[in-house]
Amino acid sequence: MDFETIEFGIEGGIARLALNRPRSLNSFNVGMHREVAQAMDALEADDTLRCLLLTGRGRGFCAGQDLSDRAVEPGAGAPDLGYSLEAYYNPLIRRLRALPVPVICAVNGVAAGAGVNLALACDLVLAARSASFVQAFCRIGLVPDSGGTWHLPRLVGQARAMGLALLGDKLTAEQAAEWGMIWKVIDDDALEGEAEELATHLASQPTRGLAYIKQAIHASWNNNLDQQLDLERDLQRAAGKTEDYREGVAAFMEKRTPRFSGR
Ligand code: T3D
Repeated sequence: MDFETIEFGIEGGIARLALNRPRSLNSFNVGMHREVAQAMDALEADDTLRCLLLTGRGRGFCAGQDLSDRAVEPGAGAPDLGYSLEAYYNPLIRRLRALPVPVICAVNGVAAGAGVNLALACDLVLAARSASFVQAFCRIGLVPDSGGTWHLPRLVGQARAMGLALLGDKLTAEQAAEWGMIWKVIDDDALEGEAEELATHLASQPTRGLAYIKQAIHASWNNNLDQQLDLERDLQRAAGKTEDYREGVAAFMEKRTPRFSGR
């Protein structure tokens, strides 16, 4: 596949997707939305997939919507931003959340607007020490989207979510990690290497078991304890039937390193 606005490939069970419009800090235009959606099609169709690594090229991760596509001539009608969410941003967030493999986001620089919330929809967020997070929506009269009003209060609590969303201040990577918004901060020059190492590790693990963990943790937000216990029972039943569970137990008993196949 040839792409203009992203870099994408799958090798050895690891998919790598890099947003690649560095001159506008990898902000989304329709072309990039379409190419990311095509990449998601390929990921969903690949049953050898074991991990996705998402990052950005250049000095930013993603600055959200490309605002040069939103400048409106005086007297012209307002663009339908609801359509933009329905057609592009919301499907992407839903697809990332539903992908049955761990999704790592390596935030290489500033993440703003939908760019922050794209990162927050991933399973493990690493950030370069120089990266920052800006819920920039309030600065232009918009509402945090791409799941921001859902993920943010759950990750950092209501007080901090309100502060970030209403003020649009830049949050440093270190503060984001301290607040539990992301998994880890990494020195800038080590980010790519650590993200690759993490992807390689995850791609060698029991993929179906990891998918069930992801599913259970996501579902917990909408379940009461009884529902969650039932879900854990069902997922454990399914996990117990995988080849990887059998291999994990055999390797433990034989005091050797397991060789997980992802099945
Ligand atoms: O519209 C819909 O479809 C609804 C959905 C909306 C989702 C959204 O994401 S709305 C929010 C959109 N994003 C923003 O409001 C963020 C705008 N950008 C910024 O606030 C700042 O650029 C940053 C805080 C991200 C970074 O600041 P800084 O000082 O490091 O960089 P800069 O100088 O502002 O930007 C560098 C270049 O990238 C610059 O271009 P130039 O002057 O070098 O030619 C700038 O215009 C461009 N750029 C940055 N963000 C965007 C952008 N160009 C287009 N769209 C952008 N979002």
